[in-house]
Amino acid sequence: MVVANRAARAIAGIDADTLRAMYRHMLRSRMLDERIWLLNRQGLVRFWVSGMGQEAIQVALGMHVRPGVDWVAPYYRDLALTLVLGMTARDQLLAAMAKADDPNTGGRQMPAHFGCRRLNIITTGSVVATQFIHAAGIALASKIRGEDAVTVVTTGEGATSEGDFHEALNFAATHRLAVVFVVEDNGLAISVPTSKQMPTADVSDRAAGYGIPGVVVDGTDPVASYLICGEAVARARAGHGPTLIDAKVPRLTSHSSDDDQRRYRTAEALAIDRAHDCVGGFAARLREQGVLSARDEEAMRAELLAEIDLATAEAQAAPDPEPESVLLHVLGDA
Ligand SMILES: Cc1ncc(C[n+]2csc(CCOP(=O)(O)OP(=O)(O)O)c2C)c(N)n1
Repeated sequence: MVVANRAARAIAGIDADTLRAMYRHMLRSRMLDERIWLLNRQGLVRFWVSGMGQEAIQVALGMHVRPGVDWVAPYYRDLALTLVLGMTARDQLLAAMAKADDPNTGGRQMPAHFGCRRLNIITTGSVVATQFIHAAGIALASKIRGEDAVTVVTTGEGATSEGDFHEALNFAATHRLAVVFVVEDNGLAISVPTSKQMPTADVSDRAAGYGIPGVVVDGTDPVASYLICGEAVARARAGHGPTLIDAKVPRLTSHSSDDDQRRYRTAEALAIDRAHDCVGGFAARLREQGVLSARDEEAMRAELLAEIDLATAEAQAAPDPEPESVLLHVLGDA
């Protein structure tokens, strides 16, 4: 990769190499997400739930996690987060195409239900909010074992209306567990706006009820998100307990590949979200600050495209699971 400006300034104490790495992670996720969407439209991926618009907070969070040491309970929009942790484009495409070598579950999970034993990414449940309980339990286990592992758990804001969220917050706060709760708040649960989910403006208002810090961050700003996530992870690791982060993000696509948001959102609302696209916004900011040149970006795009093209070809050529193995991991391994 060509890096034109080594002497570029840091932003908010984050050095230029880290800023470029953040942008590369965001762009990689966006380009892969777009590819998977196309494969869905070609009938090669049967379903997709996109993370487009939510990459900045996911990358910022992932960069503070020690892969394979800390624990991650993700939700279905966390393509960027799981890529930062070490899942590859090929891993993601094998899963999306339900191939036998899918590292999540060998082709048994829905697309976007991430999981990777090697990286301590626990498999994603389709039932929203169950991940909070898993996260609190894992963090309790880490505490009992005397380990300094931090557990991060992510969610949309809609899932915080479930009882599991409140139980997990209460338990983690009471036992000062090393959990970071990150809400990727895109303002919609499928078609239901936040105003119909909760009477408070921000999910982070809930934190006061459990005696833990609750913070709002612009989840499209990778710099602000990186600083906030860093504080929360450090706090958890130091034994000071959980933090609830409410990251405001847009939702750039329909809820999933199976609905059309133009049926339930106005053209103005869609335009506002598009104007808050973190990938384009961060590229412009890095260019202004002299951190990323046009040549850097071009080289980055070419390199990522080659990676994604190769991963697509490999995943397409990979074998499907054997039909006889259909009950494996369902009713036991016999
Ligand atoms: C317990 C449960 N209820 C309902 C659903 C159906 N469902 C799947 S995603 C979703 C919306 C969740 O919205 P939010 O938590 O805001 O996340 P977002 O999709 O907006 O990122 C719903 C209702 C489900 N999977 N599980």
